[in-house]
Amino acid sequence: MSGPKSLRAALRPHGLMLRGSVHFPEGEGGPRLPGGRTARTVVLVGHAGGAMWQAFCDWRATMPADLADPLDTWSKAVIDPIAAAFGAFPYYPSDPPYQPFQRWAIAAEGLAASPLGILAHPRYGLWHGYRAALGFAEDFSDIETEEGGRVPVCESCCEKPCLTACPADAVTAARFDVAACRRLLASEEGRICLDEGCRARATCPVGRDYTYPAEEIRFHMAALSLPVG
Ligand code: B12
Repeated sequence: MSGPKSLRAALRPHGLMLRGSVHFPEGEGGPRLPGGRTARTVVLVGHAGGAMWQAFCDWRATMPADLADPLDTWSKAVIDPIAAAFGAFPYYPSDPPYQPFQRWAIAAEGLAASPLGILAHPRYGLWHGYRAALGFAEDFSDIETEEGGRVPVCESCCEKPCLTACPADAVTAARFDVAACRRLLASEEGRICLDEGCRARATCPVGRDYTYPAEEIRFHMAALSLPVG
């Protein structure tokens, strides 16, 4: 790899960032690479706040209106060439078999799950995600994590407003009830969630400055309301 600094520079124009890395002993635990070896290093590529949305919208405007899975398609259009240039194999979060992105993020960034299932970040709150992971055959142990991780965000939140914000009680301390959420989204009462976003996510006091743009929120909510295929 020509270094984490140049990888960061290649990602930046697309509103993407290097979130952190996970390191695996030879042959143990890493995802499979083409040719049968397993990755020694997995670098997480992600986004926070609205940084990625404008880059995606600019690209989207040049594509056919009925393009399927536009955000995933954009991720591949942007990240495939970067992975090739850095000698990495790209994994994408929505491609089956699902790779353990959240487990990797917990290892790389020290994050912990919120009651919504989303990992809470001390700086970005619930307003961040992952677009790809780059698998390398080599062990690059000198890659730094974006600053901010390793603080158990929800543990130190006394009020936990997310637990009482959902009208369908889909968000509980024990689990996120996907079926209850989807029933609400399909009802008249759930229209406001589709238009303005998940109310539980919006009540999180952490990372409010990174709340996604309204159009991006609607985009993700529409995807969430689709039945699981
Ligand atoms: C399937 C899936 C869902 C399903 C969950 C079904 C279920 N009950 O498991 C549905 C469609 C409901 C869902 C919803 C959402 N998801 Co989702 N989802 C995934 C996906 C594609 C696979 C999860 C998986 O099975 N992984 C395989 C196992 C082996 O990986 P793992 O890391 O070891 O497993 C962890 C997860 O499974 C997690 N988990 C278990 N149950 C649930 C339930 C939910 C809702 C989530 C988010 C996580 C989660 O706990 C495990 C241990 O940490 C991942 C991407 C990925 N490849 O991981 C995104 C992913 C987990 N989702 C993500 C997001 C952001 C969401 C939504 C917020 C999308 C939105 N509308 O904006 C919602 C959350 C609900 C809300 N309140 O808004 C992000 C989380 C980023 C983060 N900051 O942590 C991911 C990583 C995708 C990404 N591109 O970044 N999701």
